[in-house]
Amino acid sequence: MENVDKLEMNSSAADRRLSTLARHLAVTINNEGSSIFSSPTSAGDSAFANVARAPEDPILGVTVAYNKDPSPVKLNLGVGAYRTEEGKPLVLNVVRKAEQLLVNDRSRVKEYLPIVGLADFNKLSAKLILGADSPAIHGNLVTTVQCLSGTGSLRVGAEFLARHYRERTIYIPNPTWGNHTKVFTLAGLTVKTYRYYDPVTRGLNIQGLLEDLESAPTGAIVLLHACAHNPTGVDPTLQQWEQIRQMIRSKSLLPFFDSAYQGFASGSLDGDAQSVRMFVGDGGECFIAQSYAKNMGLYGERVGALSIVCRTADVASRVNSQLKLVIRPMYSNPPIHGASIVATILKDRNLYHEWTLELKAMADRIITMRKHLFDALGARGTPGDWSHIIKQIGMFTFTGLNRKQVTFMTKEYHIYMTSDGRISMAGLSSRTVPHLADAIHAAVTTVV
Ligand code: PGU
Repeated sequence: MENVDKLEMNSSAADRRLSTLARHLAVTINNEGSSIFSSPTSAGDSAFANVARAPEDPILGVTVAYNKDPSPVKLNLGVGAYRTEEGKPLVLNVVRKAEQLLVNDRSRVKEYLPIVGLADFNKLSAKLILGADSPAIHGNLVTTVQCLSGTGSLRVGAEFLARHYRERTIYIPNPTWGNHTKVFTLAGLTVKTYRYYDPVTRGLNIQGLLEDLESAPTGAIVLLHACAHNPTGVDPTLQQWEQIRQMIRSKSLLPFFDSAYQGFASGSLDGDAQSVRMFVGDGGECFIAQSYAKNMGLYGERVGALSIVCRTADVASRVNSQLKLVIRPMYSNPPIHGASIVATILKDRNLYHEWTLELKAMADRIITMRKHLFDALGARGTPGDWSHIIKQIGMFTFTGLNRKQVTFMTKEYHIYMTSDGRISMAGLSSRTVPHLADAIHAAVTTVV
């Protein structure tokens, strides 16, 4: 009998997922103005003749378009990926060193990792975000699993919530990283938004945010960017974080932190973890998805971690057992190389120190680019207040340029960015700032 009940429960979860998927696809297809039933023109007898062409991804598709452009002056400010002053991708020195150590160690093998990944990596990742002296870690209240970078960590967390949590609505900020809606919807959660950014002040709409959280159903999940909010570059102050924390705890909402930029906002790993630590410090439960893509430059290695902070050690260990059931049928177990690099760096005092210096240098270069761009627009007398360029935090500037102006800049100046006017400051260099400033000036003065 019990098994039958379980089966029924599972099949209704599967039904829910299928209908969510259908809804999602319907939206995508309608946006494209076509349908899966539209008849093919030249597909012959293919079993997939009715497959509609999907649009490019709004962020990663920018790189696809950039790669096709033959112009020598083209500039990719779409994807959030760090570039050097020479405009080249950067492999951190400390990463090269760690890789060398790994290669030289002949005792290392390529066996499968456990389902939850590399144990050292998991422990050190929790320590990195929660702090070495975190009582939650010492009390074994935290369970951490290695996942496929930030995206995979969000997805595993969402899948777990869809199966085991009573409230399936997640509130995400408006705006937010474009993939959040898809990750959470396809995991079976219902996505709603809370007010975050005020285009008039180009700052945080703290009033709207608090009101929206106050009217959320008790227990709802709330996605928070731990620091360096993407795409706006606007973070709450510590005082505002405290207000948010109080609201979340008083309504028994469940915080889910997305930490994709630890160290990139302030240049300090501890500084950028303060929001998360504030929530863990109050003894309440929370989820944290960590990515090492940006702060260690390990983008393509796909290294990340999901930590769930629970009330008791017993709950944490049961949650861990269920996370394994989520991961096993998805990708069985995570890759070994990137996590080994991270663990090598995090556990060695000297390498860790070297990493913090390289990370600070990346954060500082981005801050310098902000200043250069701001000055360059000032020098051109570009109409408008551009102080948000130096006020915003992290990898991106949310310029306020509209879709038409973005299209103009791409067409006339070969500058690639997302259509919401977000530019990756990490893709700029002293050499390319004048070109960007010229383009913005022309867009603002000729396109409305
Ligand atoms: N969360 C946020 C807030 C992000 O900005 C990103 C990456 C991720 C998670 C996922 O990063 P992982 O690579 O999975 O660790 N956003 C970048 C990178 C391109 C993309 O969209 O994946 C961006 O340009 O917005």
